[in-house]
Amino acid sequence: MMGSVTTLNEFIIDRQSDFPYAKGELTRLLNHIGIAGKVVSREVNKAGLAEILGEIGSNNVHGESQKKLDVYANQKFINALQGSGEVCGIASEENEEIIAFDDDLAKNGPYIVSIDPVDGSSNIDVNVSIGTLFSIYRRVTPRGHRAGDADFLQEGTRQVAAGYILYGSSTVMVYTTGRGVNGFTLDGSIGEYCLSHSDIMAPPNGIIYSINEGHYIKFPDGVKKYIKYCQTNDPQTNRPYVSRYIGSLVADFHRNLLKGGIFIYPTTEQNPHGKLRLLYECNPLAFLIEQAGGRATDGYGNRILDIKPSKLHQREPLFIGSRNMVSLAEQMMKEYSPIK
Ligand code: P6P
Repeated sequence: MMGSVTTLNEFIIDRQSDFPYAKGELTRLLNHIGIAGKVVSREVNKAGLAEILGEIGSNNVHGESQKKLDVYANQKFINALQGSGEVCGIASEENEEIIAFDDDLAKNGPYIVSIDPVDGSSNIDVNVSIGTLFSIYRRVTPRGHRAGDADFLQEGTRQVAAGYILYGSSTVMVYTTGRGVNGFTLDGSIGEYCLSHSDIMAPPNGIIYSINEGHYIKFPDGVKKYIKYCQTNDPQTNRPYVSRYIGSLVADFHRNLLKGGIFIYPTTEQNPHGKLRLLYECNPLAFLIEQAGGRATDGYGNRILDIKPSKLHQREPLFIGSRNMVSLAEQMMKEYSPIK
């Protein structure tokens, strides 16, 4: 440890023995993700100056206009993950198909990574926090060969690690390997992520609800009932609650993780299966929230981590946060909107 500070590298190595088949593989992989996050953080923090704002005039696989930072960050994480020698392939929000590496070192890698390099990128140009989301699995195809779709279409329960990097007032990396959730804040003066949030636990209750009420008219009745519950005046149960919605998933999630709260992105008219992608948005956050004592479901009684993906970019409704808040929202969905 550097004095009273524990760096990410020291922490991962200290905890390496927790991990059954670590042999340093996951250590190297998490460190490479952290390094790419430092590079992206540097660009985010000077986005207004570095000609990295704005759009590049093309759309991603989802028809969303790609920002310069989307493309920049995607390439940085792909390079870092391939360079780690531990990753045989990547599924990225920015790429329609998986990226299966061809070099022998990478083809022998035991892991695959699903990643959203810059989630919430529409917020870049107005200086609102954005984030990177990642999810790590052991591959199911034989080592020495190229990765295949099957490596990525695994249930969230099979994740070996997951996390996010939040580029906000500071840059924070939060991750889990299934033994709790820990957060590290980037200290630019020494270029190290330093342990700042040990063993994060989500409060079982909260007073924050996060949802885009612009879609209210088309929400399922169960969601409408829950919103009205949150807005009802009842000092006994500390309501009305507080509505907080940044429109940047990692930022909304991080606040609710630390303070308690619920984030809901249900089915809407534009997104009848929900907007958020299972592989690299719902699953990593669901792993984290469950490790922190919270819950993550699709609103219809299905635990997010149990959903078997059938498509790389499939979307799911997401109810995630403090366990008692998610349970009550689920109860209202069961009573008023029983099926998807
Ligand atoms: P809406 C950003 O585009 C994003 O993917 C998430 O970061 C965010 O939670 C959500 O979409 C916001 O969507 O429909 O409320 O603008």
